[in-house]
Amino acid sequence: MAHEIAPLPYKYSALEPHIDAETMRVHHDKHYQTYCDNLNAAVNRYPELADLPAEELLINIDSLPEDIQDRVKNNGGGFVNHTMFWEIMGPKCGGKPSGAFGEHIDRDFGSFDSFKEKVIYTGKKFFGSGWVWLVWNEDKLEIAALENQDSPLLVGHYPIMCIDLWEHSYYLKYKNDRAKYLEAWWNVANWQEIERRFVEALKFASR
Ligand code: MN3
Repeated sequence: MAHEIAPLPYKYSALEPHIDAETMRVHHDKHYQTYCDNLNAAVNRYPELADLPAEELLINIDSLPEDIQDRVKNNGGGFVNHTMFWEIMGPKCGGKPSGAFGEHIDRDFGSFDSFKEKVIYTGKKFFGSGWVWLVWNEDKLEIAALENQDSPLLVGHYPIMCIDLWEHSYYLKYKNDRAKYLEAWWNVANWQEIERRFVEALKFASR
């Protein structure tokens, strides 16, 4: 069974003015599709991998056939990361997280504002293409930037929130001003979905 891209859960224009429709169209229909196609091309030759979800391929990357490890890391990562990215954004979003997740943000970063500041700073100073992540590492929240399409799952950290730092995610609207994109991103943050991922992270860590 081949991996398939998830449809965008809102219109291309739904994240305007913070993320423009044309960026969403190209990002979802072209970039995301390509990662998916290349993942399928890599795993197709190994029928025993056919039924594994892409997340499982990343978690178990070291036990995959050596000749496809890099392609699964890059394209499986690109596939899983983007699927998550569409879901953690949405129209009429923004604001602040609440509940147990909001409390953990305060516990591990001092406050929501300092959390936000640290994500923006980490994304801004990261050189090249990659993602800035909020992950659950054993018993705490952590912010990290990872290069290319590297997934936190490769090292056993559960991804809760992410912002794409590749130029294709902001260049049409923001040109070289990554900081401006990182500031605007919070207006489309879907805290309901991010909080759901936090609950999943706790389950993942205790599995
Ligand atoms: Mn991207």
